Amino acid sequence: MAYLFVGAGQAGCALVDSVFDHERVSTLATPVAVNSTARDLQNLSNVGSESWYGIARGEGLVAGDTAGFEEQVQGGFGREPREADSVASDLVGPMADAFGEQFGEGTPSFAFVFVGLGGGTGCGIGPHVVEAIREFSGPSTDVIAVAVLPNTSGDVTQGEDDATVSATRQADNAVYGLDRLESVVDGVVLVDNQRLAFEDAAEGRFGEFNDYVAAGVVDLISGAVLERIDPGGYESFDPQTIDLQDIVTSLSLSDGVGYAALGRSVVRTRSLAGYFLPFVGRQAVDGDTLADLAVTKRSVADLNPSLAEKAIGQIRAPERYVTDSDYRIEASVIRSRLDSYCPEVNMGLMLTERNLASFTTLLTFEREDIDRIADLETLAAQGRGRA
Ligand SMILES: Nc1nc2c(ncn2[C@@H]2O[C@H](COP(=O)(O)OP(=O)(O)OP(=O)(O)O)[C@@H](O)[C@H]2O)c(=O)[nH]1
Ligand SMILES: [Mg+2]
Repeated sequence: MAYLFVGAGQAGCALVDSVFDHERVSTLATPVAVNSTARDLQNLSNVGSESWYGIARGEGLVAGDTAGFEEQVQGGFGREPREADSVASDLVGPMADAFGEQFGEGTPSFAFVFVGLGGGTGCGIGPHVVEAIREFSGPSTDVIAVAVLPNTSGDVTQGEDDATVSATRQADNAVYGLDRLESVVDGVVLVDNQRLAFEDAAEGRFGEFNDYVAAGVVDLISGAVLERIDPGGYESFDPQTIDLQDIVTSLSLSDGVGYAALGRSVVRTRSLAGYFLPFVGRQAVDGDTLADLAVTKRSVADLNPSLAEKAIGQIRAPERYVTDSDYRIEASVIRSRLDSYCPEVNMGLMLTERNLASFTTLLTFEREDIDRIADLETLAAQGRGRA
């Protein structure tokens, strides 16, 4: 195992669950899900109870296979990140032990921490999860946060209990969470729920967005490993791999932590007929279209790509699209798109055995250049003024 993936809170755990929906990820990474509500953990499909931890006031850290887990871990922190923070700050040691036990031998070279900002649990405990990872694995482990920005385009109906959460309240929580997170991680990838149309932001629609983000993360971390491909076995293919160290470098800016938007595009490299009749219906892939789609689908709203400081991109395609001049994806076209945004670009090109060509990119910004964060800060200040 090389990596540790920890989700905190409902959104964070749901994202880890989507990542582990890609079966082969479990050969590379260990999942952990931490939440204050047992019921939300029970909704996970790919992360079993042996990987759960509950946090509740008065109960400490409760392992998911403890008898009475459901009774001990309920109620959550009801969108009170300061409450979650105060409980979790006493649990860093136990979390460090738990992560070590989950990880098994050795320590991870890289860890991802997934959190939703806007609620209580993810915002409050996320930074302590990072501290616990560092306590268990030491200073050489790089930690990347994947953080969900709340949709604040209106008061959001949350179903169940108190119907609506005000946008200002969510913004206030998000800024609180982000400020503390950025002081402990090496980079932040932002997932902005405002990218979902307002009517789509009902909780049922998060699944698709989570799957999109998860597919991008999996593409970025997998290199050749997840496809079980031996690049040396292909004539005339010289893989340009990007690895997690490259990703961390791309997320680190000279004056601090960078904030990245994730974008991913996929095209099918074979028409439907080709699935039934081999050698029929192969389709050329246009590099410009792939680049354009990925940047258009970036995970943060109201962003100007030209303000990016750094970019990383990973192309994955079947062998023919990498080596055959009739089909070859114009990697240089894709690269020049990223070059047009920023001075520092790192590109990888990898094979896949699937009939899909994909391009995944991270565009990294200074915090000040992300308008959505500024908007959240303004909204949070408005909320405090009114209180
Ligand atoms: N993208 C995405 N966002 C989600 C998901 N679930 C919740 N959210 C959003 O993430 C933010 C944080 O919400 P939760 O994750 O439910 O909060 P929590 O961390 O469990 O905190 P509590 O308030 O203690 O329940 C809110 O803006 C939610 O609307 C999800 O599966 N995917
Ligand atoms: Mg919750």
